[in-house]
Amino acid sequence: MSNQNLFATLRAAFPADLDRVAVETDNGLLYSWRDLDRATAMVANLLQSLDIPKPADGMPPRVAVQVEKSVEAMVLYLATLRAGFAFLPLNTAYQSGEIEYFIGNAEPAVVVCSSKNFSWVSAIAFKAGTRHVFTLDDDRSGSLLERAAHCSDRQTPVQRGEDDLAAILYTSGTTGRSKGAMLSHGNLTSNAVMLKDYWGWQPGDVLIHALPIFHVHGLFVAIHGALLNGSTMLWHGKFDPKRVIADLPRATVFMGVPTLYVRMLGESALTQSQAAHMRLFISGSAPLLIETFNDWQARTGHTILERYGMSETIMLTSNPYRADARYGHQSERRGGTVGFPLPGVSVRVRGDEGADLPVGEIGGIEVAGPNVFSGYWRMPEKTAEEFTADGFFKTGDVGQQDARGYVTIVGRSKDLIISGGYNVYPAEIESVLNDMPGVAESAIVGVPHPDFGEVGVAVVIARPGATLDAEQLLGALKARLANFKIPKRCFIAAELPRNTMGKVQKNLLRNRYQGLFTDA
Ligand code: MCA
Ligand code: AMP
Repeated sequence: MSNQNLFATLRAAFPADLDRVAVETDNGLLYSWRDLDRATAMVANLLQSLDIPKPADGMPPRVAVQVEKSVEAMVLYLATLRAGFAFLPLNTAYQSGEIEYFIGNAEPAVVVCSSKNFSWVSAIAFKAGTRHVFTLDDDRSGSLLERAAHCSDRQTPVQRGEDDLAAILYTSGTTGRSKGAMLSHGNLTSNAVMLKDYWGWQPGDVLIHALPIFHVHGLFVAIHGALLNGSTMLWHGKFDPKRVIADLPRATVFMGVPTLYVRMLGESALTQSQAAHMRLFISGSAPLLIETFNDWQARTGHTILERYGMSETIMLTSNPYRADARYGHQSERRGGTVGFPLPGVSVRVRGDEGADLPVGEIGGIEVAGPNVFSGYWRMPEKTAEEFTADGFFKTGDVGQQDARGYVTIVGRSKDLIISGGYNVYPAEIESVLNDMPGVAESAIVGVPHPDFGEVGVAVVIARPGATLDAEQLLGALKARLANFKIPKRCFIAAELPRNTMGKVQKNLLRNRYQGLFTDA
């Protein structure tokens, strides 16, 4: 049987001439395809040489990684696949409490962290039973590479079936702790192979990679796309609008969350001629405002292609790249929509009673297909709750589909704020706030923001007799949670508005603070 290991598929797509440039970094380093092949073999060999007990649950060993963006971090991801282990990426903004939960829950055999965090991350990892903790920094230093330097640069990708676990991506929930979405080699491969065709990847394409590599967008969609096409990546360690614009004449494809497009539009260097060499701009992870879509078209002459994805499903809908008879759709990229269900992916809109809704009616978006994850790590009940009896995953997004097939997301049934492309769950922040001295209760709501699209605002009620200071509360939150989760403003109020059932009326709070950062 052929090897379904995603790495094997990506490796088979490397160009014949392995000396060509695969990655060029913004600090002037060049990596050839041969470099990627050898480096991933060495790190895979290191992983395989470790003394790791065979997990009792039959799952592959997990490699949990919280490191700054670097080509070596991508190599570690690819090497993990190559060795047949499962990759667990962690946002660099996560604080110790958050990391402790992920490591405790996933029980990784290997943890890789930045050297500056080694003392506290290793303490957490060793306590959780992890025996191997390595460091990796964004200047090609750290114990991982030191150890891998002694390993062979040849390795045969470990045999994997399409249902075998390749990665665990933690996503928060409206209640309870984060859930680890289990993605298989088959999920990732099918989505990547289909998108290569759907987005018309072609010889000579060059991708600007400016997203973080600990979430679906930067780690899977961008990297798999470029690797499967044998395309060079112009690698940006951190998003800087000026540097991306400067690279446009050498590139053809760019992927970003809406905030990246908003920030680039703020630069006078963004012009039609500067973008003339580009073939495709793709946006996703958060709603792209129609103003941004129109402004981009007016300024650059390019129509942004918006698509829709989730950690649990990778990509599920996309606007078209071009008219394609095979897919039976027209060529128009419609602003404000997320396009059509992708080939092989079934998307439907259902009402509260579980019945399919007629065209144009608003309901819950559900999805099935080879892209959909198998379930949440060690949470069978949560998994069962999120799937329908006939096997569709309930996205928690609310939308509609028009007669031509275009899907529009109009809201969310889940209490979620998407800020600059990162998900922020009010329940998590409220529970940390509510545990603070003097706090009786709190509510977090999302309001429009010109840069991040949406940001959180906190409304906090003091216990009788207690005096609260908004800035102190925000400072205390910052010590506990990733920085992007911290509300941008905090108000101390006398009470929270409630309906007759006693439920907090977040819509009233949202209306109250609607215009805090914009003219909305
Ligand atoms: C940074 N800050 C933020 C955010 N990012 N606040 C709210 N939301 C954010 N997203 C705050 C920090 O807390 C800090 O505040 C200050 O901004 C500066 O931090 P810094 O890290 O320097 O910010 P930045 O470099 O300007 O980052 C902004 C960014 C970044 C480039 C837009 O957030 C980003 O790369 N976002 C992309 C996220 C992404 O890749 N999402 C894909 C998820 P202070 O100074 O007060 O501490 S995948 C997904 O959603 C699905 C599956 C899909 O469909 O793709
Ligand atoms: P995550 O939990 O990080 O995987 O985020 C997935 C969520 O991001 C989805 O359920 C949507 O709510 C949102 N999302 C992704 N792409 C889009 C988009 N193009 N427009 C609106 N929301 C999006």
